[in-house]
Order: sequence, then C-alpha cells, then structure tokens
Amino acid sequence: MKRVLTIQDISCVGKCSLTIALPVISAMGVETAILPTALLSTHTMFKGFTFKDLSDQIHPIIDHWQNEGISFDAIYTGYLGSIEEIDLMKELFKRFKTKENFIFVDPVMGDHGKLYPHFDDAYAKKNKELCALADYIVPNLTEACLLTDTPYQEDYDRPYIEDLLQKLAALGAKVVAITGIAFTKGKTGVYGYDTRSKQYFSYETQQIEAMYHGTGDLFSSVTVGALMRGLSEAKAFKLACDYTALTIRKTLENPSKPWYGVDFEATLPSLIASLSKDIDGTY
Ligand code: PXL
Repeated sequence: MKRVLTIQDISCVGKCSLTIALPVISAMGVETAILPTALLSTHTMFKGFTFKDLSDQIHPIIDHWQNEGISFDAIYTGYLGSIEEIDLMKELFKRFKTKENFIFVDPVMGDHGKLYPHFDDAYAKKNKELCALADYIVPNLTEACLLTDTPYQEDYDRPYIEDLLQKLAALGAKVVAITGIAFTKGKTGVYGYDTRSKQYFSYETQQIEAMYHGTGDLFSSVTVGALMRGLSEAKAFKLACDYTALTIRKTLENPSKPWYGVDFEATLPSLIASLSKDIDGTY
C-alpha cells in the first residue's frame, strides 16, 4: 500500500484540511500519515476561533521518523499557518523527497480575491518558495494571483489564465493547475500546464451556485489519492472535479446542511466506486 504524508492544520470543527484529507485519502486505499501544523477550535471562517501553532513539534517528529527509516510515496501540504512553518516544510522536503516520490503543494492562502484571516502579504510571498520545490501545485485563482503578483480578475479569459500558468510554472513546479476555472458558461473545473510536455490541459464539470469551505481540500485530497492509486494526471483531476461537484450537489440536498463545510461523508461510497472503475479501466 502506498503511504502519503499530509501536512495541514487540524480544525476540530469545520470539515477542512486534515479532517478531510485523512478520511478521504484513507478511503481511497492509501495509508495516510499526518503532520498537524496547528490546532484550531474551528476553521477561520468562524468568529473567535482558537489557534495553537504546532511548529515546535515538527523537528522532533521528523527526526523520529528519520531514525525509524520511515519514507513516503507522496508529500502533500495544505494550510500551513506561518512563515516559520514554510521554512520547516522546505527542510522536510529536503529530508524526505526521493527520486521516486512526489511533492504536492496546495498553497492554501485565500479565496475570492482575499487572503484568509491570519495571513498577510509576507506569508503569500513566502509560499512561492514552497511552490518552487513542488512537483504539483494547485492554487485557486486568488492564490495564483498572489503567487505571481498579478491583479485578481474574477472576469478572466484564456490569455489571462495562460499568462498566470506561465508565471506559476516559472516558480519551478512540474505541473501547475488552477482550480475553479472554466471557459464555458455554467461550468467550473481545472486549467493547467504541464512543463514536461509544454501542454495546457483542462477539465470542466457542472458549476453549482454555492460556495463551501473545504472544497479545495477535497479536490486536492482526491487528486493525491488518485495519483497514488496509479491514475493518470488527467483521470485524477477529472475524478477530483467530478467528485467535488457531486459532493456540493449532495450537500445542497441536505435540509440541515452545515454552513461551514460539505457532506463528503455522504459521497465517499461513490468516490470509491468511481475510483474502482478507473482502476479497472472500465470507466
Ligand atoms: O479549507 C482551507 C482552510 C484550511 N484550514 C483552515 C481554514 C481554511 C479556510 O478557511 O480556515 C484553518
């Protein structure tokens, strides 16, 4: 069985970061090791959340792993929390990156043109250093703009997105993909650039008029899980887009849906069924 290390915060309530990555990637049949970066009472869209930085735990934990000879088939980072933590991740990458494994960075910083609470421009700048070391980066449009010092434009066209992708690729990752992008009305999806083949790629799925926290984490977790199960990049991104859209649709059907996250618990069986079809090649 493949083993992923995912490094993100624990928001005790809120359905995001580790409380999504751990159940989702595990359900996909991949061992999921975790490294919590911070402990929050809730995610930061709640008022009055508590925040305990856990950076002082990272060195002792990774030292122990190295002493035990533990290795990972992929390293996936999400919400980190501080500039210091980004430096710690750079060191972790140095110690645990091998020729065989990959680094997947979701540079979680903001959405809808704004940084999340707790982050500032210096944090956004620092994220460029992390993206430079990744094999895959999957920013949303806001994060793509922050990483490339580009003014945020919600009303985008293909040249604007392709220019962003070129600037993101120049940071150093092998595959760069902007999430939440589509050029067809009523659709959303992913638009990316593969620096190895020098090809753009895209996938579009139905757009649902609803905004939920944690959907980016869901998208990244499914992509990482699918890549670990041997799916091609195209199939992994497609599965992640379709599954995220399905989960938002399912959440909207729930009369007592929480405002703060999506009901991915209800759609995990379909994720596993779709993944199995892809693995069997009968999709
Ligand atoms: O889903 C991204 C995310 C992760 N972790 C924390 C957050 C958010 C988004 O708001 O607040 C703590």
